[in-house]
Amino acid sequence: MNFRRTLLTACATAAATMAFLPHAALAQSPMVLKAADVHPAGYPNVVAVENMGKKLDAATKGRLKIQMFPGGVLGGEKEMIEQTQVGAINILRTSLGPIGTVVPEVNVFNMPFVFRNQDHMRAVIDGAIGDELLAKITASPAKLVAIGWMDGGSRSLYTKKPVRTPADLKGQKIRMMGNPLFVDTMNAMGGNGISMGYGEVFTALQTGVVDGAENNAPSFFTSNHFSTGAKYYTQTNHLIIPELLVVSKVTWDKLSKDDQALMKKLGREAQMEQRALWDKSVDENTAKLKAAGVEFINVDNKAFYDATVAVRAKYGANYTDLMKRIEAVK
Ligand code: GTR
Repeated sequence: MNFRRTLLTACATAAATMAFLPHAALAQSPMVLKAADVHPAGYPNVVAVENMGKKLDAATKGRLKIQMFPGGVLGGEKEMIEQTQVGAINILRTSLGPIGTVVPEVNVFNMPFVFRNQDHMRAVIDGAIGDELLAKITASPAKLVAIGWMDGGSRSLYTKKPVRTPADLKGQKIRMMGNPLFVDTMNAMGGNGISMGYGEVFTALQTGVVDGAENNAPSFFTSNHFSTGAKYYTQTNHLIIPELLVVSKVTWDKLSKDDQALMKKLGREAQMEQRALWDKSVDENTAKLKAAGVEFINVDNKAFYDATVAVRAKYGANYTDLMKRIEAVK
């Protein structure tokens, strides 16, 4: 009797354990979120997202993790945006530039000289307008949930021949990011804008497919573009484009409300952490570029500002109120 009872109890326990195990195993198996960036390991944006992953891991006791794929190994920015829209990439740090082709409203931030300087841009993204734009991206049909901004510094021209005025750009083919707005911007500034993925620029500069490109100092140095002969860095500061941290909507919908709130909180923390890393990186990479023989050319950028009036008028036509609000931010 005792033996039977023991046996029955043992069987019942085993059955219960077996019924329970798959769930227990499932609940325990971590969800590893694939994150991607065109920049290499060690770049401020990559480091900030990796640190976000460590915090996520700790806060969820290993249930949610982030695995970073840096250096554009999962494709160019355009391809990575598409992969994020379908959930093949779960978290993406991208420039707002190519996002303008899927959420046209963000092009207000992508316009030349729309921000007075970097501090102005930061005040805008940290305030109500920044929050509104994140919400607009999330509410758009793009299937991207925007959880934070990042700093993309200020973009200036680098060319093989020195440029001091818009007239110096005549006949020069300049690589721009994939968005017609940027090709229009370069054409208005006096050159010939050529749209191309970031990963193709090095070879294009080397083979003469393009004569120059434009970017911030950390990108200019870490991409090695300076080593192709494009050693004149004209400080036009024509684009001050913030960058974005997005989660695939496909992934987002699989997260609990609490996990979504946690991701949003950590996204904002990553925004602030990246900013501190960014300022250091700009200084360091500026020094490295100078040490490598890059000539920084200071220009009065009013001529470039005036040349691009029509671009702001064209792309800002539907957003005049928003442009006025941006201008009013101190
Ligand atoms: C960088 C930006 C990248 C990418 C790149 C480019 O400044 O961080 O996301 O957009 O520029 O020029 O393609």
